[in-house]
Amino acid sequence: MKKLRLHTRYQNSAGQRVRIVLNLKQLPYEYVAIPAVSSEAYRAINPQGLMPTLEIDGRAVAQSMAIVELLEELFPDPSVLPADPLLRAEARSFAYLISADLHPINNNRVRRYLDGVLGVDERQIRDWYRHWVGEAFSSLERQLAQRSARYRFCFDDRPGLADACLVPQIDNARRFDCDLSPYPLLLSVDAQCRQLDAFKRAAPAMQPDYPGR
Ligand SMILES: N[C@@H](CCC(=O)N[C@@H](CS)C(=O)NCC(=O)O)C(=O)O
Repeated sequence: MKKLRLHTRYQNSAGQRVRIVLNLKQLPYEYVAIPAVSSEAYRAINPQGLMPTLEIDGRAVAQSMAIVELLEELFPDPSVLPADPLLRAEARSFAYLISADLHPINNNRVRRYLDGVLGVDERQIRDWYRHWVGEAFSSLERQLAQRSARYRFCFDDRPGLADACLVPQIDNARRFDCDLSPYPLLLSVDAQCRQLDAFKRAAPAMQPDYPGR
């Protein structure tokens, strides 16, 4: 068995995706809590200085989606993608809308730049955040409404990549008090996922570095 070490932090939503996939695949891993992403020690592992990084037998891989693909290739069973190629593409399209389009413009470093460099006030930053969540979640909701069949999870009757990307993003949206009532299909998948051990164990409050644990 390969030795897996995940560098992450409790509130690292890209890392939460990877934690969910590791749990769905029942892969044991060491949780390495990152004290400071900007430290030289961490940048030696991940030159971009972002979380998460997976160390696998001592080799470091950055970017949550690259990590998930690697896990899928090394440990294909159980798969986190549907069997049908078109459904697989739909699941990836859903996951990439979150990971490539939504998450990068709303994450901490962007908000820090808006605040610290551009002097944007807190209310405007909240508006920015909610605007992009609304744009993305409306598209995701329509994507689920257009599925050829109604599944228990996003694109399958078992949880997978799309669900692993959705749930952390809903956690973030709740932290920012976004109105989620226009997205009943997203909320129904989220509720199904939250009943599962793989998702519960990946949640921010369950991580060893969660404050007060
Ligand atoms: N595209 C990257 C995004 C990674 C990312 O933005 N991580 C955030 C946390 S979710 C981070 O490390 N932020 C550090 C900071 O803001 O200082 C991935 O999917 O791994």
